[in-house]
Amino acid sequence: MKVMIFMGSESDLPVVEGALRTLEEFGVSHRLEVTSAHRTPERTLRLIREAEGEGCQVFICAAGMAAHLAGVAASHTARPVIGIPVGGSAVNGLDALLSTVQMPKGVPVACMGIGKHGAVNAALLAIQILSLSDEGLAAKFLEFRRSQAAKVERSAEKLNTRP
Ligand code: RP5
Repeated sequence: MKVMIFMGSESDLPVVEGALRTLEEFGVSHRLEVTSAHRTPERTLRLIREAEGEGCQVFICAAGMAAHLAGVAASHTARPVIGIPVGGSAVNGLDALLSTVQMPKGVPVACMGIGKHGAVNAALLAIQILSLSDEGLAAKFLEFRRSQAAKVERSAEKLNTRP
């Protein structure tokens, strides 16, 4: 299992699905768990240890509101931690964004954008990290980049050939 995904609540699943789908498309082994930095702190620590034992290379943590899940995970592991701030709060996820991005120096978290786009990017960043030591995955990632560029070219062509 290469990537462990934590979400602070089952209610975060609609956002996390983008990360799951992306990892599946790239064939990256992963595990998803619900665990909360403040509701289940011992469970969070136990799962981090388990994940490391299972060979996990990267952690992805999705949480909303005062989102300290990614920071807490980062405090317990030396492996890279990517945070997804989940929206939907009274301030539309700004609380989660700031909580995740504003880690004090010494314990970094790679913070993505709020919500579904952030979740897809979290998976892509995890794939880029894993690609450093996996040539096959690196090739798939480059192909993905090419296909994205080709899509833009096709859109441009369609626009320019409009009657
Ligand atoms: C955070 O609080 C979770 O990550 C979730 O985004 C938010 C609300 O949780 P629920 O009340 O929906 O369980 O810990």
